[in-house]
Amino acid sequence: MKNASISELFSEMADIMEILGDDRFRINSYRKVARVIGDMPTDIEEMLATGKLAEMPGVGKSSLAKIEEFIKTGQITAHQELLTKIPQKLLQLLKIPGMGPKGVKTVYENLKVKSIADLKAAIENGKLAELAGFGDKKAAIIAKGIEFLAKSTGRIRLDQAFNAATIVMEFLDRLPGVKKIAYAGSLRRCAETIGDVDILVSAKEGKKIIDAFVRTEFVLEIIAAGDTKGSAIIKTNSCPVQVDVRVVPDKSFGAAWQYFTGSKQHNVRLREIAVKAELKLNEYGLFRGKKMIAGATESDVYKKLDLDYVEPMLREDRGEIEAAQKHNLPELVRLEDIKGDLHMHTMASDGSCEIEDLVGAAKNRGYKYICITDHSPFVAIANGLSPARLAKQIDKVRKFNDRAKDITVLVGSEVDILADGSLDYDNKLLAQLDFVIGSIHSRMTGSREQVTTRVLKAMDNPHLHCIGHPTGRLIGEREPMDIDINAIIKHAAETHTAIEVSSNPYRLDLKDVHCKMAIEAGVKLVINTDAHRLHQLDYMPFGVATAERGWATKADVLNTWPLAKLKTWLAAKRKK
Ligand code: DGT
Ligand code: CA
Ligand code: CA
Ligand code: ZN
Repeated sequence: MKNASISELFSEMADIMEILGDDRFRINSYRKVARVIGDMPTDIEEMLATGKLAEMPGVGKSSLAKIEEFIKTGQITAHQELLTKIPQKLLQLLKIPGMGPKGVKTVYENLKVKSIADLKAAIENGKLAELAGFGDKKAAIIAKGIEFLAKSTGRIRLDQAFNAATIVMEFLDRLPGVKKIAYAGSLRRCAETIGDVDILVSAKEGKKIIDAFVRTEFVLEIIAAGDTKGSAIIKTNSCPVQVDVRVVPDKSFGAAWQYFTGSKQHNVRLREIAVKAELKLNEYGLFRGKKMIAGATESDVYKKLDLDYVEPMLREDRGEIEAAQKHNLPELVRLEDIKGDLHMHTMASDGSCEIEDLVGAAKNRGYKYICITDHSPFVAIANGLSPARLAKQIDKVRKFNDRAKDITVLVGSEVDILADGSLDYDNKLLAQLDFVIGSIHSRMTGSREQVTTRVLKAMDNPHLHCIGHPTGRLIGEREPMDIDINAIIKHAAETHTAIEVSSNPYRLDLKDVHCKMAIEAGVKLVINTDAHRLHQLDYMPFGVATAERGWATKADVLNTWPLAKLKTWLAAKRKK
């Protein structure tokens, strides 16, 4: 789908026009088109072909022409022209947390700032703080933002890495002579960010495969191309990604897959075990002297080292080797165990779908239940539901559920935890909901004590079942809140409150190591997508993987349970 790329181009055009001081009305119309396309669940090419795109609100003739141009040529002339009107590196300023188009316009016009380096200098010599609308405080926030950006460059999100892997694997799959293909490295372990994508192929002639790979049209830059290994930067619809492709003989595939899946720390431990047993382990196999005793499959390798098979999500040297020796590795939760998704938004607040769209999509995914959880009034920009609108929503979902077949549609809320720790609806209204998630969307920069106390207090409310995206981080964009996770976990156990694992690849919140801590404290997890658009229901595997990396079993995850058991657990909090 080209929806995301086109949406991004329109919002970039709006940004540039704003920096240039263009007409407000025009800027807003570009932003609207960006939003409409970004929210559209259907492929834009199909929408264009069927004439439905022209009927979308805000999409006029000139926007249509630009979209058609992009689909045909891969670019928009108007966009290219706008780019020539500003310094090349100016748009990078927009990536700094705390800098919007208005701020960029101000520093560009008044301080001649043309790049992040220029802005850094303006912070250091005090010029930025002197500028109207900035001041010391804002300058300090931007300085921190630049630091954050510098730290986060280079690593990409899981969804971006999976897209890149898919592009390359689909290409390799069509090459003659290729026997097996698999992804390895941090991507296979589903780490929260990925440095580069590692792909493994088994074939007789490595050179032919590597040559074909580095010569494809999606390659932007070749880093290395040898007989068995090729490394290149490839083009994807979100960002350039480094992909390493390695070719090994089929009889070594398991050993190589094990080796290149890592992590390095896990592999170091395995090699030590091999050495102690007077064996040698490398990417070609496990050897006793010159004799290969394992290598075709990963499980052979583990077995011959007297270890139970270790799932990739656990291979971080966080106790999995000892557990594999003692035969007490956890039986991890799996995607197939998920019986429902308990966090999603509709058009009533800031989602882009109707209840029926979500129900249909949930059924396609084999779910037995879902819960509709729109925002509460505090988040005005998300069009949070007033008490009266929530009452109507409850009614609507109940009626919907009466007609629904093969699935139960629950109604809940993602209610804001206000600054004093109270919830954004009164208890009488909350009591009518099946499932209540409490989230923080404001004052996230409060002190550790403030933020922690706020969440602890919310958990004391008998109607609050679950804490949503507990740290509020956005990977690569926003640091987590300064919050005492230990205290949150402890109090969750005391108050019979679950903690959410948000599957959104920007969030993965609770994160893996904290999931493990929560489980050890007896806290239940709920793995949700927080979908605002239909396709975001597909984020679920990222959340499941995060919980797996936290050693979660089915029993630890509420939304793997049958509905009756889930309802009993939820009711228990209100009885307390
Ligand atoms: P990344 O790319 O930074 O997200 O992390 P990984 O884990 O994908 O690391 P990468 O791409 O450098 O290497 C892929 C795997 O190959 C790594 O997880 C383990 C294996 N590997 C790479 N270098 C070494 C090494 O020097 N020693 C050992 N034992 N394994 C290595
Ligand atoms: Ca890697
Ligand atoms: Ca690599
Ligand atoms: Zn939400």
